[in-house]
Amino acid sequence: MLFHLNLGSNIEPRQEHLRGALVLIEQIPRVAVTGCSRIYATAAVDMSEPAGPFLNCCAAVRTPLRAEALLERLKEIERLMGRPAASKNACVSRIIDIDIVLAEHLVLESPELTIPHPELARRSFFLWPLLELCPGAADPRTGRPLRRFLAAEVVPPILETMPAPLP
Ligand code: PH2
Ligand code: MG
Ligand code: MG
Repeated sequence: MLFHLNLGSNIEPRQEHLRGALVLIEQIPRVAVTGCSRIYATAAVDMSEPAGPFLNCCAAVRTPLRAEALLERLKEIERLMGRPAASKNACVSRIIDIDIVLAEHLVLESPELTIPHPELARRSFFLWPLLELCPGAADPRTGRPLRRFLAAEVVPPILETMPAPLP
């Protein structure tokens, strides 16, 4: 299945963290990175404390792993890169965050994982990089093309774009 991941970092060196995470994702057995968007800079939103701006990008990965197993591998990478275990409900600055945002037609709602990501249609830093890689992406529940959500109130504004972290 083709998964779209969103990588984010708001602790320097942010670009190095995105690149490092992609290298580690490529090393997961039976996972192939098939594409990566440019990097998008945005102000932090919905954080528990004042936080510096994020860099985000979208990576496409093809794997026979189930979503829950892939998520486990991604959480291991977050830990390996030095991200402390999440404290309850707090949204704090992070070296690296790797979220599964979309997986083809899959709709999944479990306590650990919701696909599509519940904030996908409301966040510019999810939508813009995803649509760069996959302009025809649609919400699997409704079939509505995700590009339609760009016309609505997606936040925050994109401040800047930079080249993809890996070729
Ligand atoms: N991630 C969050 C909360 N806020 N803001 C930006 N700009 N980028 C993010 O990746 C981000 C955020 C929770 O994971
Ligand atoms: Mg996140
Ligand atoms: Mg996360």
